[in-house]
Amino acid sequence: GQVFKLEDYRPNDYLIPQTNLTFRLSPEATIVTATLTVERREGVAAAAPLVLDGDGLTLKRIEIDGKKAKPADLLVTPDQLTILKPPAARRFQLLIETELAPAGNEALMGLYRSNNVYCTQCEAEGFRRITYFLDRPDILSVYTVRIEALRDEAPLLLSNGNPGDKGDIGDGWHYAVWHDPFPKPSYLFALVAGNLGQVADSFVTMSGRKVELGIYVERGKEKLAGYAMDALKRSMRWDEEAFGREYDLDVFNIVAVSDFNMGAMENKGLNIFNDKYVLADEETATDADFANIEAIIAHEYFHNWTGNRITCRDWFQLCLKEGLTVFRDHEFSADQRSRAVKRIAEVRTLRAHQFPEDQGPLAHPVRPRRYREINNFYTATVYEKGSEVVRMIRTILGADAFRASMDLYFERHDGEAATIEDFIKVFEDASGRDLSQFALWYHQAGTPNLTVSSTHNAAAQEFTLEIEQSVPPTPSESRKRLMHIPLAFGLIGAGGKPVAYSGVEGAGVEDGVIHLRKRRHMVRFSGVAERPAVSLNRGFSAPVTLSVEQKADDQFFLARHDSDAFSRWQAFNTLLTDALIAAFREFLGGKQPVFATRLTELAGSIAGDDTLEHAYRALALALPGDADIARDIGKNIDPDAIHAARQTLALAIAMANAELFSELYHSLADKAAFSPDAASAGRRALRNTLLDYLSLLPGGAALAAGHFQSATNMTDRAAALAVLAHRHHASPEANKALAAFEKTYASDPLVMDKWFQIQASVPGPQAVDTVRALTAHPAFSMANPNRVRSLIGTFSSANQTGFHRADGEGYRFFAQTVLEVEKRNPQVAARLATALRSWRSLEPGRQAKAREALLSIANAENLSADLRDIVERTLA
Ligand code: DPP
Ligand code: ZN
Repeated sequence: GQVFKLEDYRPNDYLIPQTNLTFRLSPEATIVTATLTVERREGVAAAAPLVLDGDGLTLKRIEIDGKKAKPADLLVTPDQLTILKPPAARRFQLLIETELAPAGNEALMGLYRSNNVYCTQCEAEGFRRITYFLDRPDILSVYTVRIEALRDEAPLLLSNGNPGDKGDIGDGWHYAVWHDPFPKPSYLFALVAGNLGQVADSFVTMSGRKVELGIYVERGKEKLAGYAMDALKRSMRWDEEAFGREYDLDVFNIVAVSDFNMGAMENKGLNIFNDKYVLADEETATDADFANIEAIIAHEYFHNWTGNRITCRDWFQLCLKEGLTVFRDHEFSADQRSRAVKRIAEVRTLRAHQFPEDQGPLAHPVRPRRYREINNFYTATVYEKGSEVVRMIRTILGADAFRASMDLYFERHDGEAATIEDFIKVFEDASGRDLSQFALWYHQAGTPNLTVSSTHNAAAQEFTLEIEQSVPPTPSESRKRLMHIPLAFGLIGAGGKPVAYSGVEGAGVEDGVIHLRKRRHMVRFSGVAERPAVSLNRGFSAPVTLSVEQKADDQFFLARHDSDAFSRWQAFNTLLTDALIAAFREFLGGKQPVFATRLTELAGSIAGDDTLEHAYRALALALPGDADIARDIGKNIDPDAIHAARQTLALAIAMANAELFSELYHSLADKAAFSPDAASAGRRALRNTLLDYLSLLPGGAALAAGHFQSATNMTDRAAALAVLAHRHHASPEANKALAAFEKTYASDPLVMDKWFQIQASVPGPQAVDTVRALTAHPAFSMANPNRVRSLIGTFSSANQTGFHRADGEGYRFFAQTVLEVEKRNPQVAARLATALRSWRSLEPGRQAKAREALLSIANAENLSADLRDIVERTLA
């Protein structure tokens, strides 16, 4: 396939200042009439051909300035329309009529049908499946859209912007017109038509304008949209308060659909959501679902300024809107919930998804320079690392200068399609800082590593830190340049008090942050009488890995006393990881590991520490996952030995703390009516974590079965079901609970997703057979992305022992299934296939079998561009 390169960017010869679209909707033959005002750019020769993008289109009619175009003046294929000699006038009108079949569109890009609702998905390149267009984000156009449909079939007709005219046409047809005054790129176009239920509300903006809010869901599910509406209003207020950003249209609509490739889409004034991120109540959604809904509603809403008002010049700049908007939604959630807990959860996610990407064959810079298929760059690196880079800018500038810079960004670039260079420049201009070395975070792939050692000279009262940075090679980048890494730190003395020092010499130390810019730094603190413990990368100030020469005593000390909540969590997590890796090696050597008493005791004292939030304690007690341990070991992975180590540690912690955990477990039961707020969710999280430990002890299955039966909300019910299925696989209690859950929720697909997920993640060699059998379950469908991700995605990315079964059967099943999904939906298949990206870190036997599976995908006939790109890069 073609390789697109950043350095090849140039503006198109033409602009499309206005786009008028008429849709005459029908499932098999929708007619789209596009009337485009085309403008030749200043300085471009009059004869320049106009080349429009298409993707599988059927052209029915084309007129230039009201006259039928001559076939000799055109080159037409399903994927491109060239007007060889456009009119000499600077501006002309182009009318293009295409015919589409939304009912047969299973790729879920362009115009398609989901549960009989017409909807669209245009990012990144879906608009070209609707009409021929300059389908690139730097072509900003003012859209007017007229939708015609049978009133019975589609009483609701929505598009971007503000509503205009509407009425009947006759023969049961009606129409509605929408006008969006804000010029926008085609990827933000949206249309929805169908028969949906509505939840209505309103919001008064900071300047006193009233905005009508609507959330549209499947009829009968209106009561499940209340939390999303509440999250929307809180997001709108927060963006005014935190960033001074006010909403700009008269209406803001959200539609939930059940077939959707992504989480949601920020189309101007008409967000379209995967229904999983809208619908919730205590009976059907977990606390994690509520938190995700809040975050994603916020994320898409925040895009209105960071993405829509200021968009991307080209798709290489994707992080300009995504990294920044993730940063904004993280800050929102931190303000709505607990900042420390949110930060820990973010870092766990980053490490689970972005670190392995950065350390494997799919590594790419936050701003890539090359792509073959842009759909494959909606990655953890662009999103999550992109957000971390923005966070580091704020750390370097400070909160006030950061906010002033953001104000300048909105002022300077509103209405534009901008670049990362533009973005960095506003921070430089507003703060007077030089960010040229820092900008490498956008340009250079790979997770930097810091090696740290320390010495204390008691006689001289000097404490010295030696820090060395290195960035590992990544595909096509073997030599790396030195980065600017802001490393927050603290020196901690007896009782957890910060250690005062009278002077510091070495790297630029500012406000508790060491600014690393060279390969090696020596930082010398004077006036330090006693050797302190060092708390490093506080708050996870930089997305790096650390190799710290730190005594275990110091780690234990930090896990009890660090005043930075993140670093305190980190210290305990590091102790757990180190113990698990040691146990893994003992299992490989045929020995039974033994865990230090002080480690299992520390787990108990964290669990019982009432000065810590419940949610924090739950996060601390959640052992690093099988995949986390594998990532930290890095090579020669045997998932069975890792899993055995993890089970053994869990049991040791449970046995050492049986009484305390049991008492605490009982004291945490819900007393008041259900509330999804952070404090209540935290209490449930801790109680369910304790249940997981207690289930390993005698009577554990009965305890979990009781928890399941008495659960009054989905959080507790699903947690107990997972404990039964995972810890007591195939027991009568587990089988009974699985059957009861299935029976109760058989007709609720989103809840059945949990049932699929729980079973797909049961560890052990039987998992592949279970999952294969479940593909025939009536609630499963290869055509629905949520079902596929719940069953196949969970199996391949969250079941290390099942997926990596030693005989390779997990891989074989997976390769077949990916190819089956791909026939319908290449994007979902390509995303699934990334589960094999770390295949080179497996032990040789599994490595060979994983490679065979990848090759069997690569050698399949008619592979889509999406899947081919992932598989070829993974094998390269
Ligand atoms: N809808 C996706 C997101 O919001 C892509 N823009 O991140
Ligand atoms: Zn986004």
